[in-house]
Amino acid sequence: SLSGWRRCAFESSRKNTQSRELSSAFESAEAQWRFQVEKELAQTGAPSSRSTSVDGICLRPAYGDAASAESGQWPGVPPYRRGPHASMYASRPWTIRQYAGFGTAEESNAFFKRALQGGQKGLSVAFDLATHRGYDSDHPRVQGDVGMAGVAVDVVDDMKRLFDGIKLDEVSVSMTMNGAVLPVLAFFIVAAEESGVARSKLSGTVQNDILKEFMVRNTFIYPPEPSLRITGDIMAFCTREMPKFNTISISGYHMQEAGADPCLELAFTLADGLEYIRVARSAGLTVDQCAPRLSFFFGIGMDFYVEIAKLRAARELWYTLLKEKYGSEINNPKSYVLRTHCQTSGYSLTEKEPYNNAVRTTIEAMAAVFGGTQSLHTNALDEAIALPSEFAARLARNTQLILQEETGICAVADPFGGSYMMEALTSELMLKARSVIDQVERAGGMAKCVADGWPKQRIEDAAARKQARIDSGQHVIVGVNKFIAEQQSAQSSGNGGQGGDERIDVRSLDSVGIRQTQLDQLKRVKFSRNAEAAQRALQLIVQAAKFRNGVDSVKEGESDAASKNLLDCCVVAARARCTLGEISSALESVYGRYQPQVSVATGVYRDNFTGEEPGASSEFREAVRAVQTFSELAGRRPRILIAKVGQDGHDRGAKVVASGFADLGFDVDVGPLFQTPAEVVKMAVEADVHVIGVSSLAAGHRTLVPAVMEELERAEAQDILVIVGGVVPSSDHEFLRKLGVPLVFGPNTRLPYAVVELIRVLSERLRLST
Ligand code: MLC
Ligand code: 5AD
Repeated sequence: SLSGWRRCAFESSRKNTQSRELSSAFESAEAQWRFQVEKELAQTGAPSSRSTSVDGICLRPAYGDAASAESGQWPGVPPYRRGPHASMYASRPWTIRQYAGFGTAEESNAFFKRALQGGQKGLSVAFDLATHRGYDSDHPRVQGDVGMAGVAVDVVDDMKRLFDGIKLDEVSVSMTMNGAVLPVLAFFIVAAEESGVARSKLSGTVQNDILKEFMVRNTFIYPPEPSLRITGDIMAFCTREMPKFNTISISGYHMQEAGADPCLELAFTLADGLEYIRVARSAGLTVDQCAPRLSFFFGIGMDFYVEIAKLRAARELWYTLLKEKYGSEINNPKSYVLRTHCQTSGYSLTEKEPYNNAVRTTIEAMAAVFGGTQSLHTNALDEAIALPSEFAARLARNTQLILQEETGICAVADPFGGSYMMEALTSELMLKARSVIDQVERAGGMAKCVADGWPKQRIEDAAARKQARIDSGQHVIVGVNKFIAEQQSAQSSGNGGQGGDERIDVRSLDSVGIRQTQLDQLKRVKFSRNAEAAQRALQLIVQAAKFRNGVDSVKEGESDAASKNLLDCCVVAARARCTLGEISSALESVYGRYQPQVSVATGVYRDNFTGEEPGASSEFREAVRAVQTFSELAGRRPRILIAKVGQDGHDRGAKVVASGFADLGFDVDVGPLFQTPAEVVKMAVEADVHVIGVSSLAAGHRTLVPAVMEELERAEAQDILVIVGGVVPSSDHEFLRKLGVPLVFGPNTRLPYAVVELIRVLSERLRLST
C-alpha cells in the first residue's frame, strides 16, 4: 500500500538499475529505508510529500539509484553516508541553535528568551573566559574578561538566573564548557533541580572535549591526564543519571578555525572520538552505553562541495571505524550513528564590508544542511568586529529560518546523493582522512599525539600557509585581497579599518559594571551560605580528586570520597553554594594548572608566498626592504613581542603574525598565553623589544591595553611601542589611539602591509631617516 510518491520513487529507481548484484544490495537497503521512513513520518506526523511551486510536482523524502555502489545507499541506513535519519528534515528540521552569552546572567537570559520567541529552537551558552578557566569574577587575573566574550557564572544562582523562566525539560541546552566542566555542569544540574526539573529530564549537550583544547582552543585548566579523567567521570555520570544528555561534543570546529583544512579537521576529530571511547571504557562504560550519546561538532567554511562531502564522509567513516574496532560488542545500532552540530566559519568572515558576511554565512549554512547536520549555528555578520548586535543576531537566525521555511530544502534528504562529483569527493575525503586517523592510531591514539604536539604543529603550519596564500592573492577573499572597495583602498589598503560608509552598530558592554554586579553577588553568597558545609564539600572534592589522581593519600574513613565520581562531589558543592573558583582551585590543589609551551612555525609563510599577483609580491618585497633598511639604521633587527593578555586563548592570529613577521625579517618573541599586563611588560623589557603587539580577540582590549600602558610607565619603558591586533570595533580605535597606540590591525590584515606600516611608525619614533 505504497502511497503515490513512494511507488514513484521506488519504481523509477528500479528502472535505472543496471546490475543484478547491486540491485539486490540496493533493494535491501531500500527496504530498510522505507521501513524507517514510514516510522519517522508517523512518529512526527509529518506529511509524506511536499508540493513544489510547480503544480503537480512533489518532492519525495529521498531519491535513490542503484547505478553505483556508492549512490545505492539510503539515508538512515548503514553506513549512514546519506544521513543519520531516514526522513531527515522532512520529519524534523535541524535544530536552530545559536551560540550566545554576554554580560550578566540576567542580560543573557533576556537575550535567550528573545531568541526563542524569534524562532530559535535550542539554546547554546557562551560562558566568559574567566568561567572557562576556572576563575571567579573577583580573581585579579580576569579583570578584563568578566562577561566580555560570554556570560559570567560564579555560583549556582547565576545559572538559575540564566535559565529563569525557560523550561529545561522542554528546551535542549548546549553548554560550551571544557576546562571548568565539573562546576558548570554541577551548577546546571542543581539549577534545574531547584527549579523542579529532575536531571533525568534534562536534554542537551556539554562540550566536554578537552583534547582539542590542548590542540587549539586553549581553555584548559589542568594537565591532560587528570583532565581526561574528568572527561571520563562526566561521561559515566551522565550515562547513569542523564539519559537524554549528550555527554560530549567532539569538536573539529576549533581546528578549522585554527587553520586546519576540512580533511585534517575530519581526521583529528574522529581520532579524538576514538580516544573518548577508550576514555569512557576506562571509566567503566561499554561502547553501547557511551557511543549513542557521543555527539560531534564541525566547522563549515567556504569550500562548498568539500564541506558537504565532509559531513557525509564523517558519518560513513565513523560507522566503519566503530564496526572495525568494536563491531563484535555493539548491539545497539545507534552506537554507529554520528550526529553533529555545525557552525559556520568565523574565520571566513571579514571586518571589511561586513554585509558580505551575511552572504558567506548563508552559503556555509547551506553546505551544513546539504551535508545533513542535526543542529546549526549561523554566525552574525559583525563576527569580525564585536559580539553580535541584536540586529546581526536576528539576521543570523533568520538565515536559518528562511532556509527551513521558504526554500523547500527540508523536503529531501541528502539531495546531493548520487551526484558523480559528490560521491567521488566523499570517498576521496574518507580515504585521505582515514590515512591520518590510522597514523594517529598507530602512534598510540590522540591523547598521546596531542601530548607529543604534532597535530597542533600541523594545524599551525596550515594556518601560516593559508595566510600566505591570502596575502599573496592566491586565495581570493572579496573585499580583502580582490575587488577592494575604492574608498577603503584609498584610505587604508591593508588595514582592517571598517571603512566605506558601512559603519554598523556594534554591541558594547560595560565591563566595569558587569564585574561589579558579579563581585557584589559573590560577597552576598559567601556571607549567607553555611560556611562549614561549603568547606566540607570542597574537602570531599579534594579527597576524591586525590584518589582519582592515584595519589595514595586517601586515609581510613575517606573511602566514601574515594569511590565518588567527581561530578557527584561537585553537585554537593554546588548545592552548598561553593563558587566555580573554589571548586576549580580545590581540583587545582591536586592536579596543578597546565602551562603550555609556545612554538612558532618559521619558513612556512615565506615558502608559500608565491603569488603571481604583481601587487602582492611587490608589497612583500617592500616589507622585506623596509625591515632591512630599519636594521641597518638602527643597528639591529626590529624586535617584537607578540603578547596574549588575560584569559583569551585565541592564538591563531598571534601565531600567524609571529610566523609571518619572522619570515619578513623581524626578531619575534611570543609570550605565553594568559599573561597579566605586568608579566607582558616584564618580558618586553627583558627581551629589549621595540614593540609589543597585543593580540585581542575576546573584547578585553578596553581594560587590558590601558593596563599594559600603565605597567610600561611604571617600568619607565614608554619607549616601547604598543600596537594592537584582533577584533576591535572601529569605535574603539580612537580610544586606543588616545592611549598612545598608533596602529590597530583588524582581522584579514595583510602581513606585509602591517610590517610596512609598523616600520614606518617605528622609524618616525626612533627618528631614523629612511
Ligand atoms: C531528529 N530526530 C528525529 C529525526 N531528526 N527523529 C525521527 N526522525 C527524524 N528525522 C530526533 C532525534 O533522534 C532526537 O531524539 C531528537 O529528535 C533531537 O534531535 P537531535 O538530532 O538529537 O538534535 P539536537 O537535540 O539538536 O542535538 C543535536 C546534537 C547535540 C546531537 C548535535 O549534541 C547538539 O545540539 N549539539 C550542539 C552543540 C553546540 O551548540 N555547540 C556550540 C559550540 S560553540 P532522541 O530521542 O534520539 O534524543 C563553540 C564556540 C567556542 O564551541 O566558544 O569556541
Ligand atoms: N556570542 C555569540 N557568538 C559567539 N561566538 C563566540 N562567542 C560568542 C558569544 N558570546 C561565536 C563566534 C566565534 C565562534 C567561536 O563562536 O562566531 O567565531
